Amino acid sequence: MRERVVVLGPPGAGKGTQCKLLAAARGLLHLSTGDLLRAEVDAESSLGQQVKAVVARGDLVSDDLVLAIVRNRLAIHREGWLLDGFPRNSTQAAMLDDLLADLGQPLRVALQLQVPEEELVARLLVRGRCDDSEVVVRRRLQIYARETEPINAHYQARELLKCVDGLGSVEDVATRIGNSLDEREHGEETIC
Ligand code: B4P
Repeated sequence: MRERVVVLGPPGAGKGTQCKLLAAARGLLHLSTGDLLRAEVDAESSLGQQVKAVVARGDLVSDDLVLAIVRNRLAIHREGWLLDGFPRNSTQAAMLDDLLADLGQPLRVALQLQVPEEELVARLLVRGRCDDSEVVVRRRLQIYARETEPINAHYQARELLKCVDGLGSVEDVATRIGNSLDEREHGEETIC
């Protein structure tokens, strides 16, 4: 079965870190909306100019704009993929359902990486990206709690949600994620 996975979790949970490893290990497309938006900003494209201040503040970029980015890439990629950082709110989750139905690419699993808040803040302050100051990180966490966390219920209702402990070494977390995906393959999954 094609691996089509949405990776969920708060800022700093390690979504990007783990998706890179998983994509390389399993030959999947890794689509990070955060990376794609930052690439537009770096290229100073007209899209980049529109989103630069939004990303720097820690706010969410408009749903239509992010959906267009995702649609263009999934439409030409029919193999397995990992969506990292999308969907980010219930509107985007509904848009993704429609898009995948249109493309005939059903989602296999929504993987939620769980990490306590103080660890998230510590990781992001060490990373030090331009949107990783303490004020902006706290704002991103508030937006996560308000806008993103509720979509877990959307996937739980469809029996697609799996939770993985994101604490510990990068390698340990990667092993847990791999086991969690393979359990599902063999019908032994534990839905969270
Ligand atoms: P993202 O790029 O998605 O960034 P993130 O959630 O902050 O990080 P992630 O969870 O991927 O953590 P990472 O692996 O890097 O979003 C940035 C911004 O883009 C948003 O604020 C928003 O403005 C915009 N955006 C993106 N998608 C959007 C959407 N769909 N709609 C609207 N706006 C959108 O790990 C973080 C740090 O922890 C790294 O330094 C890493 O080395 C470290 N780390 C990872 N795993 C670790 C471990 N096990 N132990 C210790 N450290 C670890």
